[in-house]
Amino acid sequence: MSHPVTDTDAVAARYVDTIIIGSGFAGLGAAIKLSQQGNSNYLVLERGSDVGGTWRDNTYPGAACDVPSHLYSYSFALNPDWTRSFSRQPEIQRYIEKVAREHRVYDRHVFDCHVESARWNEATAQWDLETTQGAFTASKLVSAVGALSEPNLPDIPGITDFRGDIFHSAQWDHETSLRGKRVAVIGTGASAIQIVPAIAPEVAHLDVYQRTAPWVLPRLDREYTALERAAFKYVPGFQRLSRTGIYAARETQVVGLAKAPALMKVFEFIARRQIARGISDPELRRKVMPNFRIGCKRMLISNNYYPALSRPNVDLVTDGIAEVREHSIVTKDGTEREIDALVVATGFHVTDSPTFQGIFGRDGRSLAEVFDERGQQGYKGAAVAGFPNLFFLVGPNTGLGHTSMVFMIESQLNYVIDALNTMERHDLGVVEVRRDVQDRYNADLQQKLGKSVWLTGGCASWYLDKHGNNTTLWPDFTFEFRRITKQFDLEAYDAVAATDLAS
Ligand code: N01
Repeated sequence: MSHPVTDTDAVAARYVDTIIIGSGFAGLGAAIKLSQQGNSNYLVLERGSDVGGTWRDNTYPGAACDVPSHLYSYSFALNPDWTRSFSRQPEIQRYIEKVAREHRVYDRHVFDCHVESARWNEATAQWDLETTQGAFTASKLVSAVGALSEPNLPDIPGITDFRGDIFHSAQWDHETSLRGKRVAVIGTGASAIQIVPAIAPEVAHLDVYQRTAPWVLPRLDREYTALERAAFKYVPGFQRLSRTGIYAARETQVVGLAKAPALMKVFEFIARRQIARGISDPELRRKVMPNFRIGCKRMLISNNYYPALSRPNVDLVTDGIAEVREHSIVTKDGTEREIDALVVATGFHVTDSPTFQGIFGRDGRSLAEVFDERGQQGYKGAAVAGFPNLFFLVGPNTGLGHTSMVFMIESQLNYVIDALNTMERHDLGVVEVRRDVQDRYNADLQQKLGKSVWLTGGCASWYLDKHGNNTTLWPDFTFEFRRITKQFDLEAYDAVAATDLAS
């Protein structure tokens, strides 16, 4: 489907009040909120050629959401038409595009526009951006680049010498057929456990390289009946009620994850039963048994992963990878396995995202340098000291392992849009979060996180930064985050009036 073209006048001017980087659920939500209040003095710069972010990029076979559909949607754009309890990628992507069309924000987007750098200009109190489509300037910058957007390619000896087909799970090559080929998948995270059952029936042979066995719970996925779909559509309040029910059920997990990790043993019992039911070979059962407390890494859900591993054409390889050769993988025990194609499902750069290297704050230091020194710390996930007029969506400590990121994103939208409006209302030229406020906020967060399963569960995960702190997840109930982001708290910021800047 073709979308309305970008407002060329806005692009020609090269200046807007607010630039949003990225148009996934977060950036698109910001664009819609601004448009809804009649503000057209903004642009969204998006490196891809459509909205959708991670849902546009992750098109691998089997890609689907781990959060129920009716909760994994905007509260202002409920969708009675979801066909399944857990939506698949194409349906989510169609939903996001439909929301963008219906809210008429496509014409505020500049697609195929990769932001190479954003630099705070102290003299003009503006952000100067260099992009693949030239320079842009804005008074305020909203970073909505997503935490899972930069593929992490493993640094395995010899991997660049591989001569067969090779691609990352988030950059699936649909031109390449895997049918009848010998394939290897490296990784057993959320992406890999969806890919493995989807490709196993069509490949000649599949080697799954597991470094750490994940915990896998049942996936309660099914198609909605015609009656349910009619109820979602026509019975007033039914969809919201169902959404609230899913939300409440998911929130209870916070108690075990963050407050009393021992309670997570209940989930381990369910997961162990799933192993016993899905795998009959005792050796394979032993290999897939995790060695850490459930919840420490993201809990995975699947009904067909263990049956896929049990297929005669699939091997689970647990000896570490020593090297990749032109047509094979060699494990540390010296075994060489020949392959035609290699799928790298090794996750993303999260706490070390390359995008941090291109954002330069007040003293010319990049976000990467600041995060490297102090850890990935921010304030309410929306601001970082030293980076004036820069607001984050899905910033530090706003991720979740148990429920809908869309709920968190909407909380952040409340806060960031209110920040922009507050600046307008008070005629402020600059706001920057106070370092002492940010430090206190992070001390409190880390204290809460200290007893959580993410730190006590005995695993290494991408939730932790290089200082060993969990700087990705929100450690409390999500309604608590909704409460603290209800309004922009100007008192936590240093502010300069626009008139003082002019003089
Ligand atoms: O990535 P991951 P993912 N050699 O980082 C292994 C979201 N998501 O793309 O566990 C060998 O979780 C690594 O091993 P280990 C969701 O938030 C959501 O699967 O580190 N192996 C691990 O097994 C998820 O958490 C949905 O020991 C290497 C795997 O690769 C996030 O995306 C669906 C390695 C990476 O797992 C990321 O998931 C899919 C190496 N050098 C994804 N390096 C939803 O449904 C890494 N590994 C919403």
